Amino acid sequence: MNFEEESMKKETLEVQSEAIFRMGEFLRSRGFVEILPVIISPLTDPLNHSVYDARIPYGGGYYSLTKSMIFHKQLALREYPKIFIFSPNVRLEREDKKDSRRHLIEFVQLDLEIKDATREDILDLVEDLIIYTMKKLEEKFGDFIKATNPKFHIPKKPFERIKFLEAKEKYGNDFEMILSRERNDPFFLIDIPIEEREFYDRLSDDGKTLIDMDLIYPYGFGEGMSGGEREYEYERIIKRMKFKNMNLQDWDWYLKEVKKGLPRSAGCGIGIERFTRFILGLENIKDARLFAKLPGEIAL
Ligand code: ASN
Repeated sequence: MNFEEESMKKETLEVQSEAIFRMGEFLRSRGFVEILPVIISPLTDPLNHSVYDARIPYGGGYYSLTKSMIFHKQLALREYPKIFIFSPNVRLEREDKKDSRRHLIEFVQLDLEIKDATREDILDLVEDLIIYTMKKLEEKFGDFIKATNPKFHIPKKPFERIKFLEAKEKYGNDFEMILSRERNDPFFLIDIPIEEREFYDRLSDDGKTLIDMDLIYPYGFGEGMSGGEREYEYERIIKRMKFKNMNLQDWDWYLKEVKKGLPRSAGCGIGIERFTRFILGLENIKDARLFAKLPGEIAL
């Protein structure tokens, strides 16, 4: 490693550390509490794409490594109405993601959830959170950030909202990347079709699309956050699981809790390494954290 690379990494870490600090500060100022991450549980996000299994046999049963804390967020809202976690996630991605430059098999997302919130509440909050954090980063590290990433600028509210199906019709299957490359500011992709997502985001009255969203970064950096309103009623959840051909017996842990009653909520998760990559215009996600692990590799 030459000196330039090394000093670059040091500054990257300073920017990332400040981003984490400011995100937490912002959420606390909005009445959130930070809860501790769950790393192992019999219950984790099924995801909408297939990854290698990360289960550990223990005590006559199994623990899974957390893929996302979605269900624990819903349960935590029984105790407190606004929560966030800097949540380490492990997703053992398959080799097809190896060269994406956007995937790590271990990453951290700022995961948040609000009781009784709507999707619009979350979109509004995420705009404020991103703008606040970017302003603080510019104040402290503006010269470095702009030298590294000449395109850096603070976006304005409201971010553009683009409907998934309209974008797909206009630009074809690769619409997300095409739009990401074309745009100069982050935008939301909303109303994602039911087949494209997990069972837990809330189905809208049209029965085809969900009340959910992704945040897409410009300049080709792609998706950096996803979330939505949630299903919380037992019958609707069973219907959605059946739609996904899920084996309900495997979901005992969750369904028992759903029966006791889940709060209505909305929330999202913002990838910390992807945010760092976007802020600094980094070529590869592996430069956006220490001890980066790419799909299909073993690394420290
Ligand atoms: N954190 C995301 C959410 O809140 C879920 C995920 O990471 N798959 O919707």
